[in-house]
Amino acid sequence: IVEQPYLALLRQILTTGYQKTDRTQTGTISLFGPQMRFDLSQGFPLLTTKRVLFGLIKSELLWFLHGDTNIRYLLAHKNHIWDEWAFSRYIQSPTYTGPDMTNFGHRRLNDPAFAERYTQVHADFCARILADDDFARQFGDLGHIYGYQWRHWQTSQGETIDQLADVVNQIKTHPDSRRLIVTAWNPEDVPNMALPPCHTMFQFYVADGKLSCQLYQRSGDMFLGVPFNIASYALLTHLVAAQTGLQVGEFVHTLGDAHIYSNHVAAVEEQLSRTPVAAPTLAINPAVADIFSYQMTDIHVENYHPASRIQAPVAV
Ligand code: UFP
Repeated sequence: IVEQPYLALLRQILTTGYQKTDRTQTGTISLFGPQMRFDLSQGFPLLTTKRVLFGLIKSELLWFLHGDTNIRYLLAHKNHIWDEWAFSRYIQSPTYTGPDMTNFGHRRLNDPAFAERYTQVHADFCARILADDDFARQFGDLGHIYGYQWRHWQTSQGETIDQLADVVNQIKTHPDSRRLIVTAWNPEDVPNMALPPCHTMFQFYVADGKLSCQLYQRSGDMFLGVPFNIASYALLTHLVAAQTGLQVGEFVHTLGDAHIYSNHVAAVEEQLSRTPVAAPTLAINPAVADIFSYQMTDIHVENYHPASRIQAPVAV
């Protein structure tokens, strides 16, 4: 069962984790430095013990690979996972003259009248990003996040490094290299980011004709974020393997602070009471010329038969 390491880590955190306070004031149970290993040749690690929306994972990863940092592409694919970061910049700008949206993350959870206003203002914001080029340029861009660091890292000499292109070339020419690394953690940029990168660095490794990838994730919301992160890096590993003529090996997921939020415990218990089924498989269009050119229709998950979704509040 491909997702077993994930379920085992949930159990381990529940039983042996430390009670810890956190930035969001929610409270967590947490362990430091655990590792999960997924054998990608055994199936694609999209969880079956609850439905995980692969379309969101796919469009976000393609957005990173394109070097894009503007939420317009995501919105065009009905993906709203990054909206709030752009929205919060917008409501703090002089351009915004609508109802007060201060602290919208908390207020929309606790105040139904506010939640209604927020839903409207947020929907108008998204519609305008899609319809208005200037507005999208001004308020859709998230700055120096993953797509920027992966594809357009700025050097102190004013040059640009395409880390992803370089690593794919290195895998082809020097598969034994121990320097097959892409980093999103740029200390100079961190203070100016709404959310400093959670998936900070990854490394590839080639042996026996197989490509493996290890991610170091500094902080992982085990119930909501991590299932996405696992599938996203598994997909990345498949795409890089396809472009370098390799089979897929393992995805090794190393976490710093691996936590279950206190208001997710009931949901986690519900999930752990379910029995996993066979993992889905991934189908990739073999005709795509390079790692940057994949489109949504080039990638499909097949034979995915998950249990139903389990809802839980996002900590903000
Ligand atoms: N988080 C994830 N995965 C992600 C992502 C965020 O688990 O890809 F972007 C979670 C981890 C943590 C919160 O619960 O979001 C980020 O908060 P902090 O910066 O305080 O670690």
